[in-house]
Amino acid sequence: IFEREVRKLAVPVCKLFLDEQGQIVPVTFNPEGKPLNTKDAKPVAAEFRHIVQAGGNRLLTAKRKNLSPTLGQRAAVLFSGGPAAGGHNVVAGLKAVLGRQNVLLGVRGGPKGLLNGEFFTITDKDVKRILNTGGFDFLGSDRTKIKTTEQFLQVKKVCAKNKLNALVIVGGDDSNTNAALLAEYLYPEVQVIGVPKTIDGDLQAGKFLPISFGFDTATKIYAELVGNILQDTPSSRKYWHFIKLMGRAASHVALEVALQTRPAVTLISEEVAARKIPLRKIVDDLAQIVIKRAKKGLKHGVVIIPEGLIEFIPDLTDLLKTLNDLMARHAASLKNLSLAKRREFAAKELQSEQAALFKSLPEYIQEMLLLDRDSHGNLQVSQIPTEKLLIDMTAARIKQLSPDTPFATNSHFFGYEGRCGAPSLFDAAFTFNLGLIAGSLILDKRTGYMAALSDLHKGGRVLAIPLTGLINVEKRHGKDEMVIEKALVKTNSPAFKFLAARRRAWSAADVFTSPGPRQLWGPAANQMPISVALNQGYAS
Ligand code: FBP
Repeated sequence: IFEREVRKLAVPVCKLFLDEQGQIVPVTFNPEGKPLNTKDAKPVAAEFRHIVQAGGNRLLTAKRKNLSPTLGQRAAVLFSGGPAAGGHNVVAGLKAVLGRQNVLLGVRGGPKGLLNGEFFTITDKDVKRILNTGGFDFLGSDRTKIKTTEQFLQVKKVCAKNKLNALVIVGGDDSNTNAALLAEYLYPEVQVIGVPKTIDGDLQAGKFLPISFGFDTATKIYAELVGNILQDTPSSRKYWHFIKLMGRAASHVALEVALQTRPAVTLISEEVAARKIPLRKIVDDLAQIVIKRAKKGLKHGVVIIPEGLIEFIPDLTDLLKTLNDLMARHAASLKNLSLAKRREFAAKELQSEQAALFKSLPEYIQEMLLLDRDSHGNLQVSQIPTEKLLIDMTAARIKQLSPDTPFATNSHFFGYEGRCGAPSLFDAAFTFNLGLIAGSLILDKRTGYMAALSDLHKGGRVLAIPLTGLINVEKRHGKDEMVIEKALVKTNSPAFKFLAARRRAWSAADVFTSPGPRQLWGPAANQMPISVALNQGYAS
């Protein structure tokens, strides 16, 4: 019943996309203001010469309805990276705005499918079936990075063979970096448009793009689960729950879930890095809170841990940098080694202090730090049991400080649970409109842009952000690479300050909230992420 009813749910559309009869029409765009740049404007302009010279580095705002759009376009859409709720509505929006006079192809299996030319025609019937449903299963996805000259050439050939004049890449920061590189390489024959997806919420552009899609649904799902656990703690009165939440490097997910549920402890990676809090101090603080609460009779609590914490703890950050370089340098010889052998290898290669730190970590953590990086060079933080590390170390510290304090624990990792649920109303509308924007950009002959919506509290302002305005130079795989800058939690942001001002009270007593399952109908259906509302100034 749920899926059937969800497909019928009306998706709100920005007024600009509706003609007088209420039918969907594309919009045209106008460039605004000065070019958008990061700190690396010069090398970026050199790398993306064609796009920048053609003026494709300025923000676009939607101006008016395009009542006589270009016909006969052949566009393809692919999903890249981890799934996020609402992807199917991007496809639906694209199909709606391109209409029957243009062709929309789906790429099966992400960037890899693109390289293999795995296309199929998307029909109106398909769209009816997938509208408002979760997952990326309609097309499938993968994490292949298109990086070699041969791969770029292969994409060009595939596009020519299939007579494509546009490609839409639905992805996170790395995938949109790939979109920018493809836009430059395929210029002017094939337009490339990015759509900002990721539950991590780390693909943002200030007031032009408050959040990526999938974040709202994922955080609502995690907040329900965390709320249920919080409700369990004073009921059973005996457990501490250490909960790691997905979100890769940034702590946006952890912060949002904390704002929705108010647990006893919330760790924010960016704060740990900014205040240079060493592992020892994090553990000591946790032990002190457990002991203090136990003295008040509260032998329970919840600790929220962002997935990427380990990369931000200052003593571990340097170690990880060294390990990343080591793994890049010895990639060939490490490739076929078991994790245990890699551990022995790293222990020998590391220098004095780092070797000591490495050996002080439990073996299960040492091995996880030596897992293969993904094709974009990222450490697979979702595989590292940071929650278990903190439990073990906190237990040891409590034993030293107050051996009689009870500390029964449970560890959890909520990640994959949140990526494929049916989109919240926020994500359903956000994604359908992003699809309409991406399709309009194609018909307006733009390339190298990412579809965006701002002013979400007022129904959305239609924008397009030049991808070159988001790219900077970062070290990956041990060398400099052009990548989209990840948006991390800012410790001076309203959302972080909101948490910081209340967390002492939240740890001193049980003042949690349990928000329950996400709602698609009724008064709670329109609630947007609290962190977004605070940071954008929609709420205080
Ligand atoms: P994207 O950046 O591709 O959207 O990835 C989101 C994510 O869910 C991260 O939070 C997580 O670290 C990662 O994917 C897990 O990757 P995988 O699906 O390959 O296990």
